[in-house]
Amino acid sequence: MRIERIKARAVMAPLAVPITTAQASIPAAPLVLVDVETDEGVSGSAYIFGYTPPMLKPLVTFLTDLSEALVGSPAHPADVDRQTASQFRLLGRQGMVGMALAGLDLALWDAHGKAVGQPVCALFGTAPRPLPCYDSQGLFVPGRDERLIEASLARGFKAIKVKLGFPTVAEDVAALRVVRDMIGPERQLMLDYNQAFDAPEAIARIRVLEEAGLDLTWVEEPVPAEDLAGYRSVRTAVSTAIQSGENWWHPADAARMIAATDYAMPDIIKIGGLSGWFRAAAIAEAAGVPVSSHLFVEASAHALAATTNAHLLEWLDVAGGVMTEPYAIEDGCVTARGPGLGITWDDDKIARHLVH
Ligand code: SMN
Ligand code: MG
Repeated sequence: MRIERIKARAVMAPLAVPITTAQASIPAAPLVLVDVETDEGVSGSAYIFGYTPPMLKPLVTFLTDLSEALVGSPAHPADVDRQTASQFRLLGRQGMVGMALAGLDLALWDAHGKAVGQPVCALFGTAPRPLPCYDSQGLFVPGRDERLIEASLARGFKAIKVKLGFPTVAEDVAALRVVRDMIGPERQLMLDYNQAFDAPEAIARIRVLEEAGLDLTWVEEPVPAEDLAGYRSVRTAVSTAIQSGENWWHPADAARMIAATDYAMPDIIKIGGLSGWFRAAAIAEAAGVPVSSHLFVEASAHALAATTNAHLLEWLDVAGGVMTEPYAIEDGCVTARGPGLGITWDDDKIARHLVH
């Protein structure tokens, strides 16, 4: 099977609810859709989350230019990895290069699943299975966002994550208290600080949260993602589990950071596609660290199904708005489906949301 054509398109995919953090509001999802056509008639599809609209055109241009050298090459993830590894050795692969290559990796795995009429997780040794997931919400502001928690409960979620961005920890406690009271003691509650603090501030805040008895399953990214010393000291100082990983670039970052986190949640793009995912998951397993996912519900559902130390799938559907059959929640779980990654583009919706 050889690569015949690589197509990249930018869309602003509509979101059911805007993604909000203390730093940014994302009203629609900036996505690059990647389609790899092969000489055997099957094609593979995946998408890259660009975080911010100015990333879209550079990613499309980069993938389009990159594809010239790949036409005629074997449509195998490891072969493309080898070919591009030397091409980008001097520049490095963090950032846009890594995102584009990971999108390609996912699309190639999708093509391989479709070529044998199987879900991608079967290529990694497992049938699809229901994966417990959590609803990943944005900033929670009391008096404004209760309806979002009610919506999560109505959809059957057994775990919910919120982000906070208040000036004081007293406000954090007040907000989390509202959510905890709404969801009851049985459901899991997680907090995402999105790299907001230095280690002393993070430690002070988490200790107050612990005293408030909010029973948090994890506190996510309390300090900047690359701050290894910060993660070490936070982890030593608090008893709440620390979650991190969505900003790890490639398995090398997993190896560097794994001893300083309780839970890991690699982003399947930043970690290097499914190929990078399983290398990082092995590092986590060896360290006794359970693995959750970040965004990309379709590819992550396949990856987690075949991950021995799988924890929770993050439910944050950024691409359902341009698919004919978006993935769905059933009884608090998501199940991977095939063939391939189970991604089905809706051409009408894509045309409506295309970025030219
Ligand atoms: C997150 C970051 C960026 C975009 C969407 C969501 C987040 C998460 O930190 O954990 O989902
Ligand atoms: Mg996060």
